[in-house]
Amino acid sequence: MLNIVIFGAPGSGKGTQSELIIKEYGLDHISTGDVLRAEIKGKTELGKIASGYIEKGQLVPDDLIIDMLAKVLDSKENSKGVIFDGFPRTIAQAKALKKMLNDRNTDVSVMLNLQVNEEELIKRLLERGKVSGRSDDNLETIKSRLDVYHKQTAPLADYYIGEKKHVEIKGIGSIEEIFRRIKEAIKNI
Ligand code: B4P
Repeated sequence: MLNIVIFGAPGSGKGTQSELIIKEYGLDHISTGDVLRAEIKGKTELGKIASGYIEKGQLVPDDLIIDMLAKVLDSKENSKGVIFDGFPRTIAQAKALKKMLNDRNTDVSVMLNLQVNEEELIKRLLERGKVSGRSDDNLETIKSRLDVYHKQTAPLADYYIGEKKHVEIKGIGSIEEIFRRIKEAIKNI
């Protein structure tokens, strides 16, 4: 199985590149952000709790996210592999993912870490905010998302370096150019 963790700051292109990877390699896609937004739209119990965190640019608590991920993963049986987009975002989530995959006799194949500078991230997210209608694509929330990213999520790079799964991808340039870099990295796994 080809299991890819696509990683990077908010606005680094995780969702954008995931779409291309799915088409090229026939993988299943799990985006925790998309699942949470669907829960919010459906006004579920989880959605009601999650919206408070997302609007403030904070992470939804680990236990809720890990339970949610396990359910989604179980719905992807007989898969060729999965791209994990926006998960894990904390060390606890990374450890839980490893256990979930090991229990299913598989593991993370590679972690692709998209590198984009802060100025470009803010520009992209503000641009998306004009059309997305997302409650978290405004300057104040973007700043808090970036802060949370640096404190809670960025340290995961070291975790995956330790697991020998970490590959840095330059995330600036055209979408196609970045995708070519990703394909090269996948070829070298
Ligand atoms: P996500 O939905 O994961 O959102 P994101 O980090 O903003 O990245 P996204 O994938 O949407 O954007 P992309 O970089 O593709 O998370 C939202 C919130 O949900 C989190 O803040 C958190 O509260 C919660 N959450 C989600 N997962 C969680 C977890 N595991 N644990 C706890 N809480 C969780 O693209 C951004 C923009 O850039 C797009 O408009 C795109 O068109 C543009 N773009 C992409 N590539 C480009 C390029 N090469 N050049 C120019 N523009 C580009």
